[in-house]
Amino acid sequence: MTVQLQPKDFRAIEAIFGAHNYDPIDVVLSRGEGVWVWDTDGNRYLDCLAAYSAVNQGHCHTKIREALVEQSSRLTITSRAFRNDVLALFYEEICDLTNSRKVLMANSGVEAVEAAIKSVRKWGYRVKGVEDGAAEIIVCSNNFHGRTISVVSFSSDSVARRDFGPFTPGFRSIPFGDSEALESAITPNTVGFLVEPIQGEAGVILPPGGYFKKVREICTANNVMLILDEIQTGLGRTGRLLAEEHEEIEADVTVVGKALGGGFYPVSAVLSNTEVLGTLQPGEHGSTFGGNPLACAVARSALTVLVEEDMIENADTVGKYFLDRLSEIQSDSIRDVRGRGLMLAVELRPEAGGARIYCERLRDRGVLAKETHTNTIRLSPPLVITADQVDWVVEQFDSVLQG
Ligand code: IF1
Repeated sequence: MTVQLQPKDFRAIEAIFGAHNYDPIDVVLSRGEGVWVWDTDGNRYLDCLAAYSAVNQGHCHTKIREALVEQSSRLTITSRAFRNDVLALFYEEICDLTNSRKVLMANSGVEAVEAAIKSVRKWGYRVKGVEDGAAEIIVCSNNFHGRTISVVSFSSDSVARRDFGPFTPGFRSIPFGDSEALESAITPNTVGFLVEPIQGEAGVILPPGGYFKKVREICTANNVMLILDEIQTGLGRTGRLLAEEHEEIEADVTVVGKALGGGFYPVSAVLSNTEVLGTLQPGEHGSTFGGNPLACAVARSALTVLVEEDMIENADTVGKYFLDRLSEIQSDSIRDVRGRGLMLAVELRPEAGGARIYCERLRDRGVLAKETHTNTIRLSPPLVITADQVDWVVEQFDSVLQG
């Protein structure tokens, strides 16, 4: 006999058995297609979170699913102890698309961030000539790069760090958007500057114009590797394949993840010039699942779909339209509307009572969005959203902000 669980049952069972490390909006989803998701009662919602940008291509994209099914009936994993016949094809394609020289594959985003840190440190010792154990990496305050011990070691978010020490040394934090602070923080031991092109978790914070041009110059002048965390901004989210294109710069090391797996599979990668990843030797880094043929097949398809179905251009044009339409909303509750491409945020005034209640009202009207910090609603729908759908979302926004 199958028992039909009710939404309250899912909540209760999760509360009993699960670690309470999330506080989800109460909606139990059971199906997705494109920009839409459905709950267990059959109610439909427009997904304005896109699984934290893991489903830029839209939920359950048919072509990526076919790639997954096809590969999964042939060969899923070999480990990297043996070669497989998909890895090389993925390497060539992603290097070609992103103008990179070398790739290292991993699974989650933070794992790729860790691999970037390790390889840049090694570059520092072996190529730059930093004394053993002295390498420093500069990061920005209010960064978000993931949840491992080393990565929360340089977080400025007390909730992300509290009770998790002792922490990893070797990081120094400066304000985001301040190129002079970067210049002053660099020492002969600085090997890298790790930064998000747009700070996501911090609330979709765009840097001042020209910031990254200066950052690029400073890094080059000081022989410091510029490491861009494009895990959230990459793969079309901001209306370019990589957000660095808006800044007309090229990073030395780029980290991608999330939508690289098309929402089907965790896939991440470090992309770099020849020197940085070129330092790694057999045995120095690896993972059981990294670079497996199923991951590579899914990632190849995820990239192809993004490019061939013009999703990046759509993010650019529909993103601009979305920002314009949100900016037109007349409401005393709104403090700021900002973003680039389809990485958008509406910041509410503190008097509005917090973003969470608006996210819940939006849910009641068929729009799923999630607050970040207390007062900001983040909007990052799948890149296949249309202008008509944007109009409808804006109507719902308008209603909940007037109510
Ligand atoms: C959570 C935000 C999104 C990231 C950047 C690395 C990672 C992420 C720039 C790590 C992950 C997710 C993780 C999720 C919340 C989240 C997020 F709220 F923090 F800002 F996407 F919107 N670099 N971001 O944004 O990647 O290891 O998770 O694959 O609750 O931790 P991961």
